[in-house]
Amino acid sequence: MSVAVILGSKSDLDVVRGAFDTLKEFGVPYVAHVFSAHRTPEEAVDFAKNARSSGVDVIICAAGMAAHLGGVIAAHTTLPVIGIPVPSAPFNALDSLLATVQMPPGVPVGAVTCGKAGGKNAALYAIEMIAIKDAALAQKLADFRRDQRTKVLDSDAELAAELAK
Ligand code: RP5
Repeated sequence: MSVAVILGSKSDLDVVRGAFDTLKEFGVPYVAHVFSAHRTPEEAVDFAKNARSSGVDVIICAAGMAAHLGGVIAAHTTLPVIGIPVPSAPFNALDSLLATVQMPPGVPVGAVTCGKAGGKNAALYAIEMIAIKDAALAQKLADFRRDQRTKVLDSDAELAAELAK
């Protein structure tokens, strides 16, 4: 197992689906759990303390509102922790973004963008970390970037063709 994805609530699932899809696409094994920093603090801390010895390389935490999940997990492990700020009313991710990104010095949490794009980017970021020491995975990332580039260039050509009509 390489990546652990922790949701602060099952209500965060929509945001995290992109992370699951991307990890599957790259063939990176992952585990997923719902652990809340405030509703199940013991379980969250236990998981963080045991993550390294159970084979986890990177932890992704998705949380909304006062999103302290990433910080609490990071406080109990030296594995890299990536936080996905989940949008929720009434502040629409401004609250969770600040809670994720504003970690006091000494215990970092890497923040990706808010919401569904953050789910995908968190997975890609975790894959890039694992690919530092995995040439086959690094090649998959290069292929992914190449395919992404091709799609944009195809769109550019399609747009030009439409405008030329
Ligand atoms: C956070 O509070 C969760 O990550 C979720 O985004 C938010 C609301 O949780 P629920 O009331 O929907 O369970 O802990």
